[in-house]
Amino acid sequence: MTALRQASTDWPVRLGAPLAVLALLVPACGGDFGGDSDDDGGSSSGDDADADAEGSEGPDLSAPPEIECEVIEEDLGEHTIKFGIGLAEDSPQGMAVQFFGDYLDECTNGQLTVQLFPDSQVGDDLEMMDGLRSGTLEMTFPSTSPAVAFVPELGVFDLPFLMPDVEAADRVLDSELGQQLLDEFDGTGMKALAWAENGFRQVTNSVRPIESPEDVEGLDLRVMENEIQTTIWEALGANPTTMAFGEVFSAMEQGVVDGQENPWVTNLTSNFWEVQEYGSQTRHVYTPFIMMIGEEFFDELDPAYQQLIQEAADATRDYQRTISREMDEWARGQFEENGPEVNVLDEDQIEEFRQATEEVYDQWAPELGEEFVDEVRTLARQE
Ligand code: TK8
Repeated sequence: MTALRQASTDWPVRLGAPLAVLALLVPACGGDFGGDSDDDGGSSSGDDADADAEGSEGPDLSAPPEIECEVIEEDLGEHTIKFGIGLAEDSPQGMAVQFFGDYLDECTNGQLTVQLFPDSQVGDDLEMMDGLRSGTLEMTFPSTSPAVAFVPELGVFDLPFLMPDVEAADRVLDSELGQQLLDEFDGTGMKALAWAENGFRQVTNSVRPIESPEDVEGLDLRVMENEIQTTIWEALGANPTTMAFGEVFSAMEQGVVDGQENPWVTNLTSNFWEVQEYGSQTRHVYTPFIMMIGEEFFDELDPAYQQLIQEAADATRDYQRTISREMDEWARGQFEENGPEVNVLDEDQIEEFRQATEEVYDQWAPELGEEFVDEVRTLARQE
């Protein structure tokens, strides 16, 4: 792991305002699976009639895989795993957690169950990670970007135009180096179980379609809590504001920011189309999700449970990536159908963005470790 070791240890990332917020783990807001909770919270407001337009025609999705396990009949203790996520129940992330819950339930005769808290109900990525560390929450599914607060090397995924396609992402994440990055969480109070997909990020805003870097100039954009993300948007002349995901919908609704950037499935399932007029396919960054469990909670489980949880996480990883990819284009179409104007940048337009953000590498590759960045890039591009 020499390359990783070279990475700077004094990462200048802002840790947001975590801790203690998990006190609001109100049982009433936990969605048990299958319940059609009247989604009234967080980023997914949807009171007007238009909200029903979304999801009227579902995408063609693969069914969850067969659950293959030796059922644990022995009484090894009952646990309800509270699993908090930032996205909606009907996002690939939400569907994946549902599958994960079914897996554990079925393979333990109901001794291990999962309770899903979607839509940042129990906090944002950083707060939920702190929940894992303090034991108020058992599992979460953050983006890599805020997780640089714990594993700085994850910042490599914030570099713009690093991944040409999802196959490149798989090559990096499923490599030995990818596993080593997960192992870097050991000792942080969180165990990283598996890589899943947030996806290629696209810009939405309420001012104009984004076709060239000039179109971004002067826009007030929300970005993730990560300094490389801020550098990208500054390089393009926007005014980036870091903000936790759960606040993005209302910030756009109230005009605090003009826009934000996230994969199509998020732009759709978090109802951003209600408060945005343009969606532009820029694919500027590929963000992975990490499936995480509290280290202390995990360590105290019976080894048979530990093994099962890892197996379930691996199966969930594969299923989540599959449906995330199956939903991506459909979500773009659905986003557009719900109102906003959508444009897809061509190769030349993307190239302009790539050139305009080259300085991000100049600034951050030395921080991350040049060799490490090259190693990831080589895997991504199979050079
Ligand atoms: C959800 C976040 C989100 C991410 C962001 O918890 O913050 O914009 O892309 O999806 O991880």
